[in-house]
Amino acid sequence: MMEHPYFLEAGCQAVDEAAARVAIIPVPYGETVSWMGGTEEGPAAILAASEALEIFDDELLSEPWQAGITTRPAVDCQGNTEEVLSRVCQEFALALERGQLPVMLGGEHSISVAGVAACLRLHPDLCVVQVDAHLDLRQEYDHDWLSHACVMRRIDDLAVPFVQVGIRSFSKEEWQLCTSRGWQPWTTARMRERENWLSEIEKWTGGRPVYLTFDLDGLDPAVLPATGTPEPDGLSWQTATRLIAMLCRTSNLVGADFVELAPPAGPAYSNFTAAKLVYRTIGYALHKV
Ligand SMILES: [Mn+2]
Repeated sequence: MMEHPYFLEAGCQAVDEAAARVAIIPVPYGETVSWMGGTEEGPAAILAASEALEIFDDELLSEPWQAGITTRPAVDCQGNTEEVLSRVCQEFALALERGQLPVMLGGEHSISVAGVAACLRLHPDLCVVQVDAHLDLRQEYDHDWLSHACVMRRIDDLAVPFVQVGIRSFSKEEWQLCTSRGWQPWTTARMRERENWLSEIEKWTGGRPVYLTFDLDGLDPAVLPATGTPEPDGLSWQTATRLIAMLCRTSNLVGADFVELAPPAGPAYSNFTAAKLVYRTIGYALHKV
């Protein structure tokens, strides 16, 4: 794969980095992944694939890049998870200081807690929308409390309310935790039962600032197969983009991440799908469609 350090073509980068509306933050971290590895290759694969995107968005009928996108150098992922999380937090803080929308490319899911923590400092009424096949609510996994399988538990430790969408794989203990806390995850089974799930989520977010954490295994493996833990019965492209469009229209998207792409685990069109989802999200956020 050719090294391509930018989201979209080099010519689509904001000339004045500090004045850009969106900061792309690549975080090639893949330490704790449980099954098939390779998430550390995710950010580079998304950036490389993004070069092939049409810069004219076929749904928005506009060119979102013109609002100003800057791609930051990849975050240094040497050292332990705490050190990586602290660097991610600093990157988010810089983007937020500049009034930018930080969009992180992972990397494994454990990095999201740092993005949420940074956004929470600026937006005390922040809520999190998680798209994922998994609840990620384990207290620890393989003796690691910062494992990607624990990321929503760590976000809960920050006392940030969250809603979980596209869920279809979890342990009995995770489910019991949801029951005892009164959480009602949007499993794909429940989404089928309740046709108005989208408006229920809209009501829940209630116009608050939203952080979107999008584990790409939330999508159906037919749409995006290259993840470490593919699960059948995932979200379609249309369902996922309708959800993001609704969030951007009715709330204030203040931070986002797209994580768990594992390029070695599947065909290269996964990378392109991930890149297109990132660009579409940026378009929704900038255009308030
Ligand atoms: Mn997952």
